[in-house]
Amino acid sequence: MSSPTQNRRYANEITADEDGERVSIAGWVHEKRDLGGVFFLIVRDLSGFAQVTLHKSEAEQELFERVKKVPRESVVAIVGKVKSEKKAPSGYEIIPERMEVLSVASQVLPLDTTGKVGAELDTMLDARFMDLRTERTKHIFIIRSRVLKAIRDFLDERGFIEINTPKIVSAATEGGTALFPISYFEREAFLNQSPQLYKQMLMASGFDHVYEIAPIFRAEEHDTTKHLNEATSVDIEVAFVSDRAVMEILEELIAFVYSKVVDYSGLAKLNLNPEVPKTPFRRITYDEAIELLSGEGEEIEWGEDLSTSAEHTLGKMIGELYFITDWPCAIKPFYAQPAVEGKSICNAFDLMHPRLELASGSQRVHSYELLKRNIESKGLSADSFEFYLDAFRYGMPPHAGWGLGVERLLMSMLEIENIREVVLFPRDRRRLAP
Ligand code: AMO
Repeated sequence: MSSPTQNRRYANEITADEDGERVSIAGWVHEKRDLGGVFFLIVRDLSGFAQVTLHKSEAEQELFERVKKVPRESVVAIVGKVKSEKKAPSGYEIIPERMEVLSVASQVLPLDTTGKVGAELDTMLDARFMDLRTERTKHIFIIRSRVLKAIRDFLDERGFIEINTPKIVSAATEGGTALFPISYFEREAFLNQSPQLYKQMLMASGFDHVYEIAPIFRAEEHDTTKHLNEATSVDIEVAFVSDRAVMEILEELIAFVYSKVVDYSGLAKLNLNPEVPKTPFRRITYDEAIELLSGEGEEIEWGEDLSTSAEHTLGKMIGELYFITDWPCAIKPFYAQPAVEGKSICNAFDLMHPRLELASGSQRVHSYELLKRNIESKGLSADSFEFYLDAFRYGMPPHAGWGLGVERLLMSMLEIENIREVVLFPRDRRRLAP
C-alpha cells in the first residue's frame, strides 16, 4: 500500500469542484465534533483546515472508532474522497477511506490551539512550537517572513550588497547598553551590539551600498515590553551621501514593507487593517521636540535624551511616523558627524512610531583625527578601536547609515504590545530556553 502522505495536498488547495476525487491530506487533529450519528474531524495544516466527515451508518466501524479516539493535536494522514459540502468551512468535506496516526499527542495540551481559551504570554513562549499552531501566532511569523523578504527585495533592487559581519567582537559600539562578555580562548570577547564598525569599514572598500540583517546583542538589564537581549537589526551604510539621503531610503523602505503586508489575507486573523504610511514622514528637530514637550508640561533639559514618557507624549501629539533630527552630539555615539565642526549638534536622526523608536542613524565622522578624538572624549580607548580607525587612514569617503529594529517595526505594524510576541524564541533577562 502506498504511503498515506504521498501526493499530500494542502487543505486550501482542495476545492468542491473535485467532488468524487481521491485526495490525501496530512496535519494535526484540530478539533473533534461528535454529533452522535456524524463525526467531524477537523485537520489543520499550514494552509488551513479540512473537514473530515464520518457517518456512523456508512463508515467502516473500525475506522469510525479509531478516528473518534485519536487524541487532539495528534498528527494524522488521511486518504479519502472529496465531497462538495456548502456547510463545511472550505466548501468541501473529505469522506475518509484510510487514516494513519503518524504521531500521538500526549494530553493534557499546554495550550488551546483553537484560540478559544486564551493563554498567558509566558505559556505561549514556553510552548512556542504549539503556540505556532494557533492562527494568530502563525500569521505573525508569516508576516515577519514577508517583512524580511520585502526589505531584501527593496534593498537588492537599489543595488545594495548584502554583507555578513562577525558577531564575536573585541569592542563596544553603542554606549549606553552593556555588552555580553564571552570567553574566547585565552581572551575576553563580546557579542556584537551592532555591525556599526564593520559596515563603516566597508565604506573604505568601495562597497558603497551595503546592508546586513542579523542579530544584535544587548545586555539590557531591565525587563520591558520593547527591549530584547537578542534582537534583529537591519543595518545599511551608504558612501558619498549625507544623513538626509539615508532618511529618504528609510522612509521609502518602510512604506514599501507596509505595501507588501497590507495585501496579506492573514491580517484579517489579527483583526488589523493597516494603511501604507505616506512619505515623506514628518521631520522635527530635537529642539522642536523639547519645545513641543515643554508645551505639554514635560520639561527636558537640552542635551538630555528623551524618556519613554516623552516619546509617548510626542507620539500622541504627532500621531504618525516621524523623524527627530539634529540631536545633541553628547547623547549620540562617537561616530555621529557634527553638523558644523566643533558644534554640539550632530547630523543624527531617530525614526519614531507614535509608540516607540524604530530606527536610528546618522551621517558619520569620516575624518580619522576627529573620530579618534571623539572615541577618547567618550572615555573609550582608541587602542581597542585601532582596527576600525585604520580604515579611516587610507581614503574614507563621507558616508551615512542607519539601524532598524525588525521586531520594533513588526510590533508597531501589527499593534502588538509585547516585543516577545514577534520573536520565535525570545531572549530576555529570564528567558534562555526554549
Ligand atoms: P541603536 O542602538 O539605536 O543604533 O539601535 C538601532 C535600532 O535597533 C533596535 N534595537 C532594539 N530592539 C529590541 N531590543 C533592543 N534591546 C534593541 N536595541 C536596539 C531599535 C533601534 O532603533 N549603530 C546604530 C545604528 C546606526 O547608526 O546605523 C545602532 O545600533 O529599533
